[in-house]
Amino acid sequence: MTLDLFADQPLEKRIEPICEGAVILRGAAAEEAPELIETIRENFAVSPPRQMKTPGGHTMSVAMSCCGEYGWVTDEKGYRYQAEDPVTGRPWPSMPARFSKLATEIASQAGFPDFVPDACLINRYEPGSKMGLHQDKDEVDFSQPIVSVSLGLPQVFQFGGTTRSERPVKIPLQHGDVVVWGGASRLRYHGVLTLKAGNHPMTGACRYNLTFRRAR
Ligand code: MD3
Ligand code: FE
Repeated sequence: MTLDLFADQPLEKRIEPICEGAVILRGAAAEEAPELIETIRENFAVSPPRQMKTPGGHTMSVAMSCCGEYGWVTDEKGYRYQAEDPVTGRPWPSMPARFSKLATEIASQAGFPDFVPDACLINRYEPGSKMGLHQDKDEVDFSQPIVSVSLGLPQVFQFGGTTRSERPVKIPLQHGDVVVWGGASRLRYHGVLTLKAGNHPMTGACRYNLTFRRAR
């Protein structure tokens, strides 16, 4: 499958490797961004963004919601995926076809032809929000990649090693950028620096990040 926006570009111009297993497709979701953002807002009307508590008792600065068969939650009991939204007591909104189609197409371009996400985390960053260095390891199968889509204000991503002590590199993520994290990059520490104030024509004062995962 080919994205129309890049249909006439050679592959090497569309796909920049970051490190082993990770590739960035700059602007690959830019054309679809208005629909993606509208869909995020519809999702928020059903399962509102919320600042969850970590098992250590800290409140996260990022507000999160989910869609798909499973959603990621954290509370005093720990981190996990579950089929119900703890705020509504109902299943998470189902994953919109335009979301899963985008994730599957882009994973396939990055060399993961069989990626079918069953969970999508929707992060909303406001000025002052950040996410500290962490690993994503609540999923069962680390041979499955994670696909991330950045929308709205730019934010600096930090990409570390497989130990917390390795010094991370900084990569600015812009509106429309899509990154596929698989293979050797899948368990690397990562986070985002504090979002700086700004105004984006499509999202206003915030940044959204979608991460598509195979939880089970
Ligand atoms: C590298 N989100 O939701 S997206 C997360 O900008 C998360 O909201 C950040 O880290 C954000 O867990 C970063 C990029 C990303 C996502 C998952 C990864 C990079 C990753 C998993 C493994 C390695
Ligand atoms: Fe993460």
